[in-house]
Amino acid sequence: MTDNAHIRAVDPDVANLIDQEIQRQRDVLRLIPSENYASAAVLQATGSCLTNKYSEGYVGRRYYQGQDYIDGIEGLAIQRAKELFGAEHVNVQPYSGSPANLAVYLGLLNPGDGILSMSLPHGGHLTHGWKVTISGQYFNAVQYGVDKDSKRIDMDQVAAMAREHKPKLIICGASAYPRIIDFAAFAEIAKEVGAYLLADIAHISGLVAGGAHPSPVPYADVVSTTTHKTLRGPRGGMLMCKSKHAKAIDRGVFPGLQGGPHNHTTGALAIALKEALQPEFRDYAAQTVRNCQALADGLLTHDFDLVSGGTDNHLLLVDLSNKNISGKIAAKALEKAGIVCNANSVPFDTRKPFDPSGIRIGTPALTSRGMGPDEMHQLADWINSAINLPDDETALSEIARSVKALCDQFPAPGI
Ligand code: DSN
Repeated sequence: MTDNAHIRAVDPDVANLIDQEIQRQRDVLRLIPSENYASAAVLQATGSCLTNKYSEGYVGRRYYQGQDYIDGIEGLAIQRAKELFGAEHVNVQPYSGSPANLAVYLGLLNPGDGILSMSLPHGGHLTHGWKVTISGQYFNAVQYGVDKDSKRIDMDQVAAMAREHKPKLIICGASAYPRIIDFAAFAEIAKEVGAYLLADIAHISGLVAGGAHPSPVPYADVVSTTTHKTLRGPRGGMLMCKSKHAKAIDRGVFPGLQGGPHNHTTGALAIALKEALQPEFRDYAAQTVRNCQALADGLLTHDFDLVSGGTDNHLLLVDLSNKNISGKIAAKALEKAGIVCNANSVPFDTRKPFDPSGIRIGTPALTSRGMGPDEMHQLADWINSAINLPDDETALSEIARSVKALCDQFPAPGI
């Protein structure tokens, strides 16, 4: 899908920028754990005529005419998501993860209700009640974190806070947490205090779908996810819930929060879900975790401090305090070396979020390119060299050349 002929004819500026982005995605090692490579089929559907159609409502109950094929597409996406995750009810219309979570709050809560969720600086997500967001301003959020020593979610603290604050909603799920989340334990606490449980699996839904992380679907009232991270679909969101919450969740999405669904995204999601139902997707999910563990092993040999000591999933959080370099400076040096990650706060960080102490790195995109443990060990060596020589432009360019040579051996899917 590299033919931008139509775009080029109308707008060479945008065509050139897209071409350069394609080249970048081919030539660098993309380690941002929320990113991936969608397939050519998924990309093609996102650029299809489905973008032209309005479809407020749900399958068989639309407000505008002309829905025969859109109903077919949305129906397929729902049916495949149910099969893949074993969910009782699925809504594929959320525009992305943030609106998906907001629709849950709208569907299940009243303004001012209590939420108990994971603190952002400990690995949670903005939309789980962080003060600067609508979720933190319209609801009364209190937040749990990780244990100071193990850096794992402190389930005793979760239970104690749930008993003290009696929230109406408990949220589990994270965007920078490298360990398995114990959904059953969260469900037990939620049941004890009479709270709903929302599991936000935006980061790990591909691992859950592929059997590489336990599923929250049997335990949670509602499960939210984005569709473009480890799940490798188009940029979008999805909600799964118990049948008893179906009406509230559907109303929360439409008409509560959104207008017409993005049908081009729904079409692409149906395709991505079909891809995720294939046996190869289970291999990809397992390999993503194995690669992350191989990368962790490689970094540990270079004395990197990994938050919680390692990983069970697709990402690693590296505390660079012992390397005397900030997360931002490290991320910039790595980018010059063709290795793209993001600076990230680590739990109990003493630095500010814009230039925190850590970096967050993940293996979904590299795994989608077909890379394995050998490449992860090589990558750990390059990361170590770049972080030791952040000002040495010659050394960083030399690594970038080697990175490109490696990338050439593992063509980027879809582009
Ligand atoms: N921006 C996503 C991430 O990188 O984790 C979360 O919304």
